[in-house]
Amino acid sequence: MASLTQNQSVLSWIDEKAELVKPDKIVWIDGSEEQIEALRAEACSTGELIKLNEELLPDCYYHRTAVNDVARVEDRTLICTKKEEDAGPTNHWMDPEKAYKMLYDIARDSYKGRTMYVIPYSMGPVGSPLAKIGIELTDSIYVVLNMCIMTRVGKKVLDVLGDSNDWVRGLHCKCAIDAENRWICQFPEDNTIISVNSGYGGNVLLGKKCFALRIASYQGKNEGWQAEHMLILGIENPQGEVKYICAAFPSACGKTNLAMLIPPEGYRKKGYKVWCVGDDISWIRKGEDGRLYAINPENGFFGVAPGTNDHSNPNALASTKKGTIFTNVARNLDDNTVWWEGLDKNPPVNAEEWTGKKVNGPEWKAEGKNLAHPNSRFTAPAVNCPCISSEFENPQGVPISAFVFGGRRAKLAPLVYQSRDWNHGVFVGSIMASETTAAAAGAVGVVRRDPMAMLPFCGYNMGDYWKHWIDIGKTLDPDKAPKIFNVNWFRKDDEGNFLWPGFGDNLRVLEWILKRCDGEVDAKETAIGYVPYAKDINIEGLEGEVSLDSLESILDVDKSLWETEADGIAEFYGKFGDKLPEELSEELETLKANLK
Ligand code: GTP
Ligand code: SPV
Ligand code: MN
Repeated sequence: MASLTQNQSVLSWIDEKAELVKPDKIVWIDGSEEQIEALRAEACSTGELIKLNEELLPDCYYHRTAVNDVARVEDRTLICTKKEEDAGPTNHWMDPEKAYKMLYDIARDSYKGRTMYVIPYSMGPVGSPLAKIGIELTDSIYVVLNMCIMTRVGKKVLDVLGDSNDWVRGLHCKCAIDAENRWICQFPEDNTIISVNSGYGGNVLLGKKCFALRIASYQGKNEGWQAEHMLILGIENPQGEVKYICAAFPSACGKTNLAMLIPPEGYRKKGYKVWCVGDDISWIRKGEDGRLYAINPENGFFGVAPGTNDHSNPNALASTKKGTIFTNVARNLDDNTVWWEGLDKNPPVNAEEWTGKKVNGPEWKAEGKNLAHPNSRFTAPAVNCPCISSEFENPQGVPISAFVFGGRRAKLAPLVYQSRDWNHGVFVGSIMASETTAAAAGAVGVVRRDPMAMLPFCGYNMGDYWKHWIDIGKTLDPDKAPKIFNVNWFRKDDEGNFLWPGFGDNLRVLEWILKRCDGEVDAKETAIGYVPYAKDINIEGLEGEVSLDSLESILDVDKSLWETEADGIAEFYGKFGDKLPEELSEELETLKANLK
C-alpha cells in the first residue's frame, strides 16, 4: 500500500522498524470509515473482537485480553534517559542503549506472518497550536481501532505534519504476550516509545499515558507548558457563565465520574450545568491574556466499567451506547450485550465472565466472584457524551479557574481544603497519597505517595517536575493563576462506610471551590490550609445522608494524624536529595510549625 506521506523522517523510521520486525505487509491507517469497518470485520473473523447486539449497542465490539495482561505494569514501565538521575527516584530506569538492545532482541521478527499498521495520530485537535503528532506502529487491530476512538487519526494528521521531524515515534509489538518479557519503555530524549508483550490499554495505546503524559511532561518542561493527569470540566451557573476546573486524581479515583457529573436536582432546577472537556489528561499552557488554558489531547474515554451505572454516571453510560469497544467486561449471552459489577442488580443468568467461561451470573456472584475484571474498560468516542463541552474542539483550550488534587484516603484528608498560595498549592499536590487500585497490577488498597497523581506518569525526575510547577507559578500574575485545592471523596467512618455521598453531589464542593476563586466566601485557616465552614457547603437535598455534624467531621483536621503524615512526607522528600525544590522544604517546615 502506498504511503500517505513523503516525510523522510517518517518513511526512514518505518523502513528501519519494518526491517527489524519483518511484517508480511504494511497498512497505513487513513482514518476512513471504510477502512475501520474492514478492520472490525477482520478482527471478528479471527475472534479478536466479538460484535455485540447491533440494535442495542450499534457498532459496539467486545474484546478480552490475556488473563495475565489486564492493567498497567508499573515495575515494567521504564524511563530510559542517558543519566539515571534524570528519571529520578520514583521511576524505573534503564540506560537507553541497553534498553534498545533488549527491546530490539524481543521485537526482532515478531511481525512475521502479521501486518504492520501505521497509525498517524494527533493528540489534541488536528492543527491546534497545543496539539502534537505521533505515529504508532502496531500488529494489533484492537490497538488500531482503540486509537481511532481515543485520538484523531489519519491522512489529515500527516498533512499537518508536513516534512517536520517533530513527532513521537511509537512501536508496539504484541509478541507472545509474555509477562516476563513485557516492557513499556519511554525514551523522552528521543521522542520514542517501545512497548512489547502486552495488549492492554495503557500499555499499548501509546498516545495515552506513554505519549500524552510521560513524553509530553518532559516536552512540557523543556517548552514551558504542562502535561497533567487531569480531567477538565466546565461548570455553567444559572447566569450562563462557564468556569473551568482541572482535577488530578490517581487512576480509578473518580476523574471520569467528576468530569461528567450530573448536578443534584436542586442545582439542576436552578439552572446549573456541567460540561465535560476531558476525563483523564490535560495539556496546559499560558494564553495571551496571562491565564492558563487547557486542552484535552484525547478524542475518547478509556473508562473504568465497574461502578458505572444510570445513577453514578449516566453520561458515561450513555457514551458507551454506540461505537464503543468493551474490554474484559462480562457478556450477557441471551441478548449479546455487556454487564459489569455495579451496572445493575441483575447479573445475567446466561453469562460469560471476563475470561470467557460460561457461568450462571447470580450463582457466580453468590460465590463472591466477579463477572467483569475490576479494571475492565470501555473505549467510547467523546462525541457520544451527552454533556460534551462546546469547547471540546477549541484549539486554544479553555481558561482554568482552579486546580484540584485528590486521592482515596479513608482517613486524614478532609473533604476539601484550599492552599494559601501557588507554592503551597504545589506542596499540596506533591504530598498527595492514595490507596492503590486495580488500574495497575499489584496490591489494591495500599496507601502510597502519588504526587499530582503523576507517580506512574511523570517522564522525568519528580523533583524537577515540582520545580517546573514552581517556575510556572512565577510566570503567572497571582490574580490570574488558578487557585489550588485538595479534595477527598473517600473518607470513611470506623465501620468502613463512605462519609460523603460523592458523584453528582461533588458539585456541592466544586461550588464552594468556585466561590473561593471569586472571593465570595470565607474559610477557616487551619494548619494545612483553608477549610470550609460547614455551613458554607450546601447540603440542601441531602437530608438523611449528610448532616451539619457529619459534615463537620469530614472537614476535621486531626493534628496528631497530620503530624504522622508530616513525618511520612519528610521521608518521601528525603529521596529527592538536592532535586527537592527549596520552596517545598520550606512549605513542609511551615506545616510542621503550624501543627505545633
Ligand atoms: P482512570 O481511568 O483509571 O484514570 O480512572 P478515573 O480517575 O477516571 O476513575 P473513575 O471516574 O472511573 O472512577 C473509578 C471508581 O471510583 C469507580 O468505581 C467509581 O464508581 C468510583 N468513584 C468515582 N467517584 C466517586 C465518588 O465521588 N465517591 C465514591 N465513593 N466513589 C467514586
Ligand atoms: C489509568 O490507569 O490512569 C488509566 C487507564 O487511565 S490506562 O490507559 O490503562 O492508563
Ligand atoms: Mn487515568
